[in-house]
Amino acid sequence: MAKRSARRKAIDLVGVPIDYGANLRGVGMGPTAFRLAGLAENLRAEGIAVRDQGDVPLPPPRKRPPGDDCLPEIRAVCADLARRVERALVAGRMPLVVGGDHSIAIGTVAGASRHFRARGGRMGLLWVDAHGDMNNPRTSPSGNIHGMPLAVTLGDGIPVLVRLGGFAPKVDPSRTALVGIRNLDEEERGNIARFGINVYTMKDIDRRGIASVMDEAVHVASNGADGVHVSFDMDVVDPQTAPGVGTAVPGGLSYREAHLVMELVHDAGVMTSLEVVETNPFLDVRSQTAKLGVELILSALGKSIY
Ligand SMILES: [Mn+2]
Repeated sequence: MAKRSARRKAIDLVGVPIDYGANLRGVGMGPTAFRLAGLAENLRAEGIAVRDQGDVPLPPPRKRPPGDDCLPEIRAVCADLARRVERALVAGRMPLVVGGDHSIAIGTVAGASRHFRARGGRMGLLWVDAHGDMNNPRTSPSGNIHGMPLAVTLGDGIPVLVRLGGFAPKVDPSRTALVGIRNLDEEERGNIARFGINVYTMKDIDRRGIASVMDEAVHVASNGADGVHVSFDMDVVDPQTAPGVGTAVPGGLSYREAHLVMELVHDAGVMTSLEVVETNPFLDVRSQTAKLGVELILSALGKSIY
């Protein structure tokens, strides 16, 4: 796809303060933490026009019996989010979505993909995460929807989520790259193999270097695409650098590797929407994870050291 400058794009910021997709509460406070860490102010200081659209309203919390996956709430929030994301893209603005647990990607990807589909185009997907998020209700050990959004996006899982926005799948597996994974559930492996998505594990990153891996992943996601959505789960970063995440796994990206991921995304000039999810301020240390998230967003949008 043709290169475009993210720098000149006006941004529509949307918060999604939901943690119904996870076991542990707290990632719902993510959007507040990013705003307090100066997200909009820092973007404006870089000369980027930002319109803060506020948060997607949540259905009121209710008593959840054990095993309740909050499907009606997640579906409603994702449907609302999808409309906002699509509206931003139609208006020529870049959606920047801050979560929230990763179940919200079901909505972000649905809205973004719908936009390109309506114009006869296609979208690629770059999913940066410690986990595969490729479970479905049959394979998931926990039943938590935040472990399923990539599978849903590819057309596998709970039908009302798969069909969100009126079509499925949202992206083609050949145009999907999964970067940074180091923790897969047993049956999730089979699901990844079945779809044939392009996977870059931490082992690949250690062996080849993050720059080589990202060059390939960006090529995969953008090849034959009219836009690329970047879904960045903060748990891809090593927990020593990003302790405030929903589901921490040791052995993640270093501070510099995480920045280089975003810098190379920017340099490629292919990103048309971005979301950053799974920051848990309740588990964070002196807001360092939220601050890092803000810095990473700035890198993805073109802030450079010189
Ligand atoms: Mn995830």
